[in-house]
Amino acid sequence: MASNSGDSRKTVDYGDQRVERGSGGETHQAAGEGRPSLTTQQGVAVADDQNTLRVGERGPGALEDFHFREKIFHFDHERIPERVVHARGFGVHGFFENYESLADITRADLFQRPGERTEAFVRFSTVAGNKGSSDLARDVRGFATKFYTMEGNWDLVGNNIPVFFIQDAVKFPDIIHAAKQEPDRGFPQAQTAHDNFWDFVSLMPESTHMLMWIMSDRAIPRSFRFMEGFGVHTFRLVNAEGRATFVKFHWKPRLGLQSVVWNEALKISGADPDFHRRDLWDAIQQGSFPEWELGLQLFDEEFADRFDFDILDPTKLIPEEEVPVRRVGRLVLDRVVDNFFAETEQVAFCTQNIVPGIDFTNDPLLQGRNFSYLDTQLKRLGGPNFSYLPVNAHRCPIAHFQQDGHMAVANPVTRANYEPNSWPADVGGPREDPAAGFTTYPDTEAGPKRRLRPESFADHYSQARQFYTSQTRTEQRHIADAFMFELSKCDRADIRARMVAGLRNVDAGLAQQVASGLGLRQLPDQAPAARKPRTDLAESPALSIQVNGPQSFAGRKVGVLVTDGADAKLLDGLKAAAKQEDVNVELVAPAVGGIEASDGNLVEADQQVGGGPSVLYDAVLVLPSSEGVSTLVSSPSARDFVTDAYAHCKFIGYVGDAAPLFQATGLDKLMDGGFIELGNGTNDAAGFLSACKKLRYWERETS
Ligand code: HDE
Repeated sequence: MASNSGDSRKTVDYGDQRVERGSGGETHQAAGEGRPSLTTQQGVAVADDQNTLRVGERGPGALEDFHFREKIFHFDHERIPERVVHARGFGVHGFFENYESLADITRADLFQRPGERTEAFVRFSTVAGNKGSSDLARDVRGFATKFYTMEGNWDLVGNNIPVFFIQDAVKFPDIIHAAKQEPDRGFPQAQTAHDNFWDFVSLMPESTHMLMWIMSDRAIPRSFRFMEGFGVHTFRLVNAEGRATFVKFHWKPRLGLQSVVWNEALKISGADPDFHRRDLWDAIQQGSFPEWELGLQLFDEEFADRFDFDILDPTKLIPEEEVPVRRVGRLVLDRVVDNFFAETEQVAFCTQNIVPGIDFTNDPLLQGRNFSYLDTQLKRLGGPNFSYLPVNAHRCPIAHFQQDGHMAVANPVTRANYEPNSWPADVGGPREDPAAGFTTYPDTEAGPKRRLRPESFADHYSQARQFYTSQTRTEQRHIADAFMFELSKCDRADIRARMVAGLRNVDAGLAQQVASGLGLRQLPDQAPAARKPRTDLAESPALSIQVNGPQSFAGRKVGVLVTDGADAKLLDGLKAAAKQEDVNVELVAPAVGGIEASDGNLVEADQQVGGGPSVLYDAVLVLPSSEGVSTLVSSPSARDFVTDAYAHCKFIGYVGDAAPLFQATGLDKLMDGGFIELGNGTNDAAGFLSACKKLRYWERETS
């Protein structure tokens, strides 16, 4: 393509970059020296990508400028509809590996052979926020896994919370409308702290159990790597003899569970709204591959009949103490995507993608989901051929007579496109396979066709209470604080009171605390319960994050506040000890260019103190020199660095020279067991990291 420029260009040298300047001073970079020519979609080389075709130097644009029109047309169509829910997500590749054969309970091909690996793709997400919202919203996290098995793709589309808000899929549009931005004003974004959400849920007592979970720290995970996953519904596994076993799916993170505190979440949202995706990206790029174990809770009809609740009710869980979680394999995430759009955006999970050996139950939420996902993918991806996009495509052979449609890329080259047919094998195409094919578990179903909620779903509060009583004191306080925060954002006092009335069915102390926090003059009457809540359910320690601490600081990150003159030996010791423990260290300094350490060496910083607040770290160290500390004292960001670390119960390592910073922030009078002095002969970096295994110094909150 000719340049039509008709002018001569001048070469300009930037040192490492040589460019050309056009007559208007615009920058041109030419192909050559290993760089390919820029082309149109048709493959025509483009001579000038800086100027549209115009008639006369200052004249009107020409319609025949096909390069410009093609480029803008494509740009205009870059977006596909974002997901109605779970719009903000992050996907990565990995594999699933069996520990053992599960042939006795399922014929699913991927579970047959110990040690065998199946390729997998996982997309983590938040639910309510739009695509550009913060990772740290208080919300459920999606944990959707696609297994590319040799008998078809299996999608386990789960969450990091084992129960759901509603019992019947017909209410899904309502709960989501209520949670998302209010329709007249288009805000608030990515938060449930507004009238519509609390109005709806306070009128829907079945949501109470899930409310306890989302007001808990489960809804503000520290990282995708430190959260559990759940299939939520009861599914079935079916073996080769046709015997079925009920199953609840679990993902257990190798690095243990960890969450942030709410005040920290609010600040992370400002400091790094991509905190979770960056964390996963960094971990995988560093070769520190996150892992989860797949856990199965297996039970039969007999257990289902005697269990306190209906196993088809998705607002109920089965305590691990009642049915232990059997760990059968591991999921390793070891590869980031090459292209975010192609993989994370275009991946299409469908709950109805199951394989022989796995089957549904009648959970009314699951039944509804099985319609919704295919429907939503058709809308999002624009046609019926999305299953051929590489991220969605099968890895096993496929053969069928489905054809044509938008973007048909895998077109049959054969005579027969129907069956039965009488064409010979080479052109006649595939046939049914009664032996290997998917067969539905032949459960016996009968009954009147009605819109009727089973009475066995009527207990709305007992497990909400069980969750609450299974939490530590600190965790219970966080739940109460979250209710206060969210309900305080409701303008309507009657909605606040209605929610407190519901909480009286969960725990009197919790209701009272929230009522006082909201300044309710009078405790509202207890909400009428469809079934009297039980108070005799045993505590389930498995439900607490803190009780199940990892006892390891591996995979975590420390932020080290330093200045010129910082103790070089201490820094080296810290880096070595951190490496040993698989802990990441970031240096935070007054300038990103770094500091001159005590040995005269220049050490580059990872963050400038204004952009590296302590909320980005699991623990902090304050290691200035006696001369350098004054820079920190006069820096608001450095002062916030330490006061926030204290407020968020983080371990704070320090040297004596940090004293002026603690004095300036009043922390000198608050020093407790979470402050650990280094370099005084008693403690070293390894000792500090060892203390950090507790993750937080929670005593600070309860003292
Ligand atoms: Fe979803 N859900 N959902 N959901 N869901 C979607 O599908 C839906 C539910 C979950 O990373 C949508 O592709 C209905 C429970 C995840 O791409 C949509 C009901 C659980 C993801 C949809 C539920 C989930 C979705 C929107 C009630 C946990 C993200 C875009 C009956 C077990 C998948 C899309 C990804 C996404 C419908 C309830 C998990 C609209 C109707 C319960 C992790 O089809």
